[in-house]
Amino acid sequence: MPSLRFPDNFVWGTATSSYQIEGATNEDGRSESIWDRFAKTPGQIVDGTNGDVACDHYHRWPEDIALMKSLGMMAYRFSIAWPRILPNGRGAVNQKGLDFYSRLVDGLLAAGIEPYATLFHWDLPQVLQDQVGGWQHRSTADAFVEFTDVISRKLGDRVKKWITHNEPWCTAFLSYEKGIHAPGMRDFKKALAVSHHLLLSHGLAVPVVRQNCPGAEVGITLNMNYAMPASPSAADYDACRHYDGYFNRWFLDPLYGRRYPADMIEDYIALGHLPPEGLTVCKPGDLDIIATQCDFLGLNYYSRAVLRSSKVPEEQNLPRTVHVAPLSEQTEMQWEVYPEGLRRLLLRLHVEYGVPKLYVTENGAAYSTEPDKDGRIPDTRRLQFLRDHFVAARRAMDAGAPLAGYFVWSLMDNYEWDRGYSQRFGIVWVDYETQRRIPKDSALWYKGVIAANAVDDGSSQAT
Ligand code: GBH
Repeated sequence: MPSLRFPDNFVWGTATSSYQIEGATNEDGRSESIWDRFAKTPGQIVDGTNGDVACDHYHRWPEDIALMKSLGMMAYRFSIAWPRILPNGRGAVNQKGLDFYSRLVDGLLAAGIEPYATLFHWDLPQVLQDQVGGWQHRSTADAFVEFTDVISRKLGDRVKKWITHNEPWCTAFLSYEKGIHAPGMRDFKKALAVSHHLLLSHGLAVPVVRQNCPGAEVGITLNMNYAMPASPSAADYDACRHYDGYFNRWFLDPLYGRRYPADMIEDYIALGHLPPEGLTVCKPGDLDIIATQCDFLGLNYYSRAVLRSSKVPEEQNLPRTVHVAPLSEQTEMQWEVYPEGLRRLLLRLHVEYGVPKLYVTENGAAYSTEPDKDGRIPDTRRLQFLRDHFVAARRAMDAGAPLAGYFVWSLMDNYEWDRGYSQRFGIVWVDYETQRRIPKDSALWYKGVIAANAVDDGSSQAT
């Protein structure tokens, strides 16, 4: 099969997050996070589970690093649990928390794996939620800067890649509009305030990281869905515009110096989500802070969205066009497999926003393939999913997208938030009874991709 090579310095790795893998939620001075509280609230998690044990990575990190090394990983994206570092949200520093991440980083470097640290992947100290309402309140941006300062001082001599936030859309809208993530609120107005405070905290944290970590690169990770109208009708196009504004542009535009999208401010005022004066939580000077120049943008890509207007009677929309019916394959999360969306988004970020450097900081799929009688895990569909997305990313690079690396979600099966342990995203199987890890076929295949720095394009024709 034809093989597509990647540039020599291309970075291949995997990603995880603290609450999803660490466990040890009550150890070494860690305080409660909003996810501990939410997961233990009856009815919030499909299987009633929580992250108290998860993958027990807090104790098994040496084994997990050895595993990454055996798979030839060049880099590892993990997140830092704020409640381990500042148990009171601000103020007193917990040395044992700092030491854990310090050991982890030393272990990674000794194994030749470059650490990519995410500062916030959703486990806010509960105390900040209780005291000020968490991200609803502007002061949480200052608390985040304090946390950033403490951890980046500790690790800054060794960690040279930093990501401020993971998926602010989720932290704002899944958590505050839809109520399916901690802290489980349903209030669009609050979600908008949260989104602004997240972006503000990002802009405030960037210079702090730069100051504490000589030579470091810093960026933010957004989750984007590729938005398409279900038909060429004006109504469906407008639904697509609105969704893209809500999901993608609301974050991208202010980060890249364009202010919040005017069409969305207008829509939100019309919908009653904002007062006639607009986004009043945005104070003079905030937009300049948010637009602080970053070194890279991280993209988490999983699927696309096909938008159908609900504002006009169905008959006023045109029939759905061919690309929505039939739907292509879905993963077990019911997310459509659509690699082309990754190519298009990477190109869009390059062409429309002039992003100087891109990483795919997450991409992966939920499939529950279990070990067979020989203990092998033939997760063929995950392997194909990854191959097709690697190819799509490579095609975007051919067209000029400055993609520097790719992190598969996830290194191992883990706690999938409101889905508990019912969804498995790992390229490594985790037996939650024994905590045994077994590389799936996709992991063994990925090892080969990394070794060759190339992926076969899945076609049988010569290029
Ligand atoms: C990421 O979230 C997270 O960073 C990671 O922690 C998580 O484990 C992983 O992906 C897998 O889920 O149907 O309206 O919700 C991705 C979350 C997935 C949220 C796609 C938006 C589609 C829109 N995103 N989802 S909606």
